[in-house]
Amino acid sequence: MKLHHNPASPFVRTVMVLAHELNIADQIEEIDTGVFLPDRVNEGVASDNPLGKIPALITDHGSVLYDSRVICEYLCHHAGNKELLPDEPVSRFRILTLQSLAIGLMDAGVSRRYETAVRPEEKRWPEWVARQHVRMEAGLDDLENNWADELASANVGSIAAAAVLAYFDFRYGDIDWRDARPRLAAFYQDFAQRPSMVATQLPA
Ligand SMILES: N[C@@H](CCC(=O)N[C@@H](CS)C(=O)NCC(=O)O)C(=O)O
Repeated sequence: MKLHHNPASPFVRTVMVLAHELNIADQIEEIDTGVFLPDRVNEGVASDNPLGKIPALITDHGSVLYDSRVICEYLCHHAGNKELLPDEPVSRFRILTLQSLAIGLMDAGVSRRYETAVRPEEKRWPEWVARQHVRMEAGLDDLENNWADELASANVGSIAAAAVLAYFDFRYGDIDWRDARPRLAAFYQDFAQRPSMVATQLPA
């Protein structure tokens, strides 16, 4: 398998942490996007994903899969694993919703980063940035208050949650998300020690 990859992407990291948890990371060849910016087409990525976004996975059968949700489901299927994304419907849809919550936080954090770090200063929209901040805080509160059972084990939801918390530390060191969120802080402290997280560190 081949994966369009950039180490700073929390979506890519989710996929790679999952691959390590499934013991299939060595089956994935990473295709580095190189410099990857939201205001231009990366031809290498776009030749496989018309949306020009990462992650995109090319399977050994030559199919292209995106986005991160579909890739996670495929990797569990490929590895024959029914624990990280169980069939039992109550757990399954809770875990998938946790994954969507984490992906929504990634969307807010990544698009806010594009606005504040990439977009020319005179074109920035402070109210929009503030809206992303509100979304991030609300999502973090929800992770703190409503997901203890799902965060207690490794699954596609808790992996995505850990990936977005790591991304917030990486890009938003000034937001103290741990403050007043002791359960989430404890979850991340433990989860970050897992070999899958250690093997997929963000760039310094
Ligand atoms: N919904 C997608 C989002 C992926 C995404 O936004 N990836 C970012 C990188 S972190 C990207 O490709 N941005 C390029 C762009 O927006 O043009 C997923 O879950 O995989």
